[in-house]
Amino acid sequence: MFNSLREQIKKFIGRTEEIATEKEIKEIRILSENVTRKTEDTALHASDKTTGQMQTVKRPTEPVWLTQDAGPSKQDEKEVKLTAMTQIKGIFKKTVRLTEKDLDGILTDLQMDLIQNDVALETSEAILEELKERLLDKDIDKDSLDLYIRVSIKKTLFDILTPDKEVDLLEMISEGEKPFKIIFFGVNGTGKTTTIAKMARYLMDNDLSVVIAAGDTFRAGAIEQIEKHANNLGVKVIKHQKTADAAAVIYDAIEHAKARSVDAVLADTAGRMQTNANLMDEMKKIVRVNKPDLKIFIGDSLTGNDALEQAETFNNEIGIDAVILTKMDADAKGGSALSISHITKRPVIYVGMGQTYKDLKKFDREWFINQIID
Ligand SMILES: Nc1nc2c(ncn2[C@@H]2O[C@H](COP(=O)(O)OP(=O)(O)O)[C@@H](O)[C@H]2O)c(=O)[nH]1
Ligand SMILES: [Mg+2]
Repeated sequence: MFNSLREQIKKFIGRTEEIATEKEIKEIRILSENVTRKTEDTALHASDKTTGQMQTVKRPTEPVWLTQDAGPSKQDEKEVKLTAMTQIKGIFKKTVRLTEKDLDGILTDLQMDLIQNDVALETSEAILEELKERLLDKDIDKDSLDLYIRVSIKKTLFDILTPDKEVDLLEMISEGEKPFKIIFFGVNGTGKTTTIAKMARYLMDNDLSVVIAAGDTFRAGAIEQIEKHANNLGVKVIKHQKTADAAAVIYDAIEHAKARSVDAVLADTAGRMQTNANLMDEMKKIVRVNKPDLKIFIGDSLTGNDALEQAETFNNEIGIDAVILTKMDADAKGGSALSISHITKRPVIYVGMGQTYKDLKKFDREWFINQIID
């Protein structure tokens, strides 16, 4: 899953390590040149003192005690050795310090790769910013550089995915007043109806009772579609006829659930494009009339920046509390989870991983990050 994103991040880690190694080799070269130059200088200086003129000192071929006057004095030799030792110690430094200049090119490449994997520009900038803060101008232990980079990326992505407020659905339903009212929003075809069916099954598996409201009264066949799912699952559906007022259908479902002490109402809604003003007015009315405990935005993870734009519009218009991303099984690039979380600051709580009822997976940030970085 998320193969491309994983490959790009792997490439970034590899290149950062290469740069650290190149930097080390370069430092060694400069230092060894310095050491050679200084050794020669000191030797030259020493010979000056004995002969009074510029000449290169030849290495004594006879025993040292015979030619002592021709070479550098003991004191000078000590100085040479000391300088060399200090330099050599520098060469074997245990840490490496990466600067913005070192990583400039590969950070830009990483940003391009993130964008190509459905990460929004703004989110890619935030990732880069935080990554720079973690990686640059720090003394990093050379032996654990790979681990350090991995952990830095993981922490960065974790921060990007951290919402303003966590949502634990099962806990909220168990602790909230009955019925707990959930309304699902999103444009056509993103997977609202399918996700409601999956959610009904998931809640029932967790010993919670549910009622479904057939709130998509706009699309042909929508009521029949949700009824079919409900029949398969043995769940009650409250419906009116097509073109009926969706707010009223959901209201009836809530009344039904109240009368029977049902734990949760799952309300479907109509899609259309997020830019459709009628749709947004209808959604606002649904919210006003029914005061949901949770407004879940359903986004298709295959649609990249479109999903982000939809999430932002729904969030601005009606205020969403949580996100479910569908079709994660179908070669999603993964970037939309990062962008939607980062920009709306709402948590992704579940992901759709297929077309059967059991294919709803609780979204765990660590799981997601581990899919991207091994
Ligand atoms: N592969 C895959 N397909 C999905 C997933 N969720 C929904 N779908 C499919 O997406 C299509 C549209 O789903 P639907 O629930 O009707 O979307 P709605 O218009 O938002 O209600 C259907 O063919 C679903 O089977 C998912 O997680 N994975
Ligand atoms: Mg539908």
